Amino acid sequence: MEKLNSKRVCIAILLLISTLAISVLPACAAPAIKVLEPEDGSEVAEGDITVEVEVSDFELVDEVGQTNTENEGHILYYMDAAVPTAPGKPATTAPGTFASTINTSYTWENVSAGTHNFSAQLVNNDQTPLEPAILSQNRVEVTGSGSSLTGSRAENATENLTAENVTVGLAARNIRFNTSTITVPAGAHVTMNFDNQESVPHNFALYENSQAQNAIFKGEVITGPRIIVYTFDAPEEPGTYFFRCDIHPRGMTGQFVTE
Ligand SMILES: [Cu+2]
Repeated sequence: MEKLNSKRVCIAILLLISTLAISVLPACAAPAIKVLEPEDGSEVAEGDITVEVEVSDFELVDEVGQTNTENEGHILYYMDAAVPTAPGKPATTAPGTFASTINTSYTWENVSAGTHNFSAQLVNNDQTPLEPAILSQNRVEVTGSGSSLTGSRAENATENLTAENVTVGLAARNIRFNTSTITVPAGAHVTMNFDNQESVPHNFALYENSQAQNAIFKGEVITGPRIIVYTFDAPEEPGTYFFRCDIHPRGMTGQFVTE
């Protein structure tokens, strides 16, 4: 009886050791990647955006196209791409939406305002995902600002060569805008000189309707006295839209008309 018991204990110990070995050892060595910057859910100004990642238990080697080696390879960075994770198939996406490098940072140039997804994936030398796939993604709100718009304006210009360029003025004083209606041609490239004449933070933000749904453009909040130049494209569809100061959404509102 005693012999049987000790045999059972022995088996139990052996089982325990093998379980630990299976679960703990690969976990220690499992490659990992995490997008550190820009932070998930953060707001960053448009322009050049550098994505920084942290990589562990994976050796970054510049051996693209060479034989795959376990826990060795490089990084694919993606912007606004559905990250391919199918085993054995290249994890590259459409030209311009990914970058292949061994660096733990990558700079996307001239990123325009809006919501953008920045992803990074560890891949084998032959560009295929690891099994299981190891990736990380941060969703970031890129905000428009006056100064760094040259790049995206240039892109917009090539998209719509017929659009008019218009310049409009808007001022804020005593927690009021100086006008309640702004009218521009539909689809125009708008340059707005926003003059905040007081030491209170204000901005100009354009929405689809008076419930402030679906932002079309959100200008950077500035504390005056200061002038900022906003640039954005007016909606293509003629109609009456809504603008406001996001800091004072009740008192500082107006109609934005495209015709
Ligand atoms: Cu305001």
